[in-house]
Amino acid sequence: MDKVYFVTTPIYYVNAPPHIGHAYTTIVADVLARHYRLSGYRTFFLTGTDEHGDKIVEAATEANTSPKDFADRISAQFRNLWPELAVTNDYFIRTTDTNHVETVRLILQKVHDAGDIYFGKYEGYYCIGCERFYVEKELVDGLCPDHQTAPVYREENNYFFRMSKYQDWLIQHIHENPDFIRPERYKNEVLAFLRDPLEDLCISRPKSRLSWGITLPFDDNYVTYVWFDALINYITALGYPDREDYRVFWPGAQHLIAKDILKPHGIYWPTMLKAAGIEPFRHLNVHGYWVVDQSKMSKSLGNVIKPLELKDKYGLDPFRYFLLREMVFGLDSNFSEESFVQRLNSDLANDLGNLVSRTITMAVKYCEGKVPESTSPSDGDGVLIESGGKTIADVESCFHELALHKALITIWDFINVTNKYIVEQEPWKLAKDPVNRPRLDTVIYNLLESLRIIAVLVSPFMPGSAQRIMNQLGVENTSVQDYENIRRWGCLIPGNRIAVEDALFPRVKYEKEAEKADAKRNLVEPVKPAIEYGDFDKVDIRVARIIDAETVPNSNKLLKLKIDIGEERTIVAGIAKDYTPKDLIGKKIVVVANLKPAKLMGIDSHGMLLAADTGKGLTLLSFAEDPIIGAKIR
Ligand code: ME8
Repeated sequence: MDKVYFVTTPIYYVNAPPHIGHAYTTIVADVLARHYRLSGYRTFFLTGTDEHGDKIVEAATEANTSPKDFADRISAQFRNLWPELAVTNDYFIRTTDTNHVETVRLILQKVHDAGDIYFGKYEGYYCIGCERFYVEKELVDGLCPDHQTAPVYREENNYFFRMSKYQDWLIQHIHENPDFIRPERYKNEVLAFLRDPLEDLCISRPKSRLSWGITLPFDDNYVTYVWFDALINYITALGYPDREDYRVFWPGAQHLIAKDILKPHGIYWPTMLKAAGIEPFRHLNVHGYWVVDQSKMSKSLGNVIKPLELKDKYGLDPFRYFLLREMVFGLDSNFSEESFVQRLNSDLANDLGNLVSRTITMAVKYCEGKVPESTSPSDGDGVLIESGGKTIADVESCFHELALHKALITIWDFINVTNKYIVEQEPWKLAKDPVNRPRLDTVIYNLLESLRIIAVLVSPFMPGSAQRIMNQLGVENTSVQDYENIRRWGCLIPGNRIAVEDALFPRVKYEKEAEKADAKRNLVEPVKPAIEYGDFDKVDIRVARIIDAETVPNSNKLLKLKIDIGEERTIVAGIAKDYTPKDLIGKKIVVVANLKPAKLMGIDSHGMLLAADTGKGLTLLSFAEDPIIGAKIR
């Protein structure tokens, strides 16, 4: 059992596109999977999407489409994102998959047959955001503590899972397996929930109210509650009940979640498993929340951080590094682009990037671009070699404790020891006298060997950069079988060809500084003299939609646009160098609506479109949220 590792992320709701929180959990799972895979474990890494329930119906209705179409669309966004972030999941599950529907029905039937599902009446407060009922004392000022929205009061006949029956068993299981839920603060939170009598769990919804779900096997008029559906994904993916993967991997199950879904995973899931006669998972690993400027990410605050934007701007490995280094697993962390850039420049460009480029440059200069022989050890090497060995062991235990930020700190301590070794050994001085040749070779060998160990250790975190370091060291094969071995000191083979590559992590400038510089440049065109509010108020600026667009004969600058601004109008705009007519149709734009008509190239223009300079051309103003046509800009 020891050499088996099954890691899962939550399956994400398809009511909105992925953001940095989803990326974080999934990248953590990826780092763990890569590490254990390399360490020779049989590994299974599962992620996917959660597609049934009220929440999805609501989002689909808003988008004017069916739940299935909507789920297909958003699920694909998640599925396509993962390879872009170098995530190596073995399976992507959707709760609308047929095998999953069957497994849920199988478990429901099993628990029903065992007498742990009964029919009864429910009344209470329901939060659609959480997809669960709240008891009154859980509400804060009558609102859901998570969504700050008023739950709706619901009263209906439903099926219940006899969760209360398993309360004592669960308490005992947690006490007997103190790291069943970790870190400890979350174990304590679950035990605190369990201090009060556990209520039975309402696990159905009448189809008259919600049909987007899995039909109960014992009553066609009901679908199952999303959590009873969603949690079961973890065993569907392994082929419960009779596939080999289930038998092999389930005993090593490691769930990763954030604190928002602690109760379903810490209480519903183990009791459901118990009732179905299935062994509990091995560990529930709970992390904190990414917050932005100390507040929760939300669409309405417009502070949702999109993973691909950061990756495209700063590179994938820096993005992965930052997420893993910045968050202490278990605690909340504040996301700021400024601290991201600081880390990129200091930890990656300065510490690691410089070490790699200095070492490789010296190897090329002093050792003819080949890994030299190490024949002249000295006392000064001991600190470096011991530190390498200790780092490997410490990183290993950080993985077992899930302290990934600590693993990175440990690796960076070794990077600093290596940088110090360069300063102490002064290879440039040794190079001055041929008598020191053996010693110079040994120092360079040790430095290259340190780089190799660093590359191996960072490879689960930053696979692309690790490979680039290995390429420079002339190491071709960093494959699984070698991982145990290559974590020993002294594996680098003398004679390997060293190759210089471009900087691993170019320094970057924090965007805001760049924006400030741009703004200053624009101020060269002086701000016009102040006007009274009344003068400004005379300008009527509105949202419009472009219905049609065409070029203006004999003009390479102007386009003729037909717009809907609450009424139909024609305007002429000087954007032909920046947009083709086809790009524009359907776009929402900002227009000065009460400018006196003007004739441009013989066409009457009834308004003026607003655009801003990008430095390379013009860009139309856009909106964070979809505005109403004709809306006044205030
Ligand atoms: O809860 N910081 O799906 P979900 C860190 N479908 N992680 C965050 C985060 C943040 N600000 N926001 C989200 C569901 N996450 C259910 C799960 S599982 C059987 C069903 C991550 O789309 C984190 O992993 O709301 C959190 O637990 C999960 O996304 C919630 O995703």
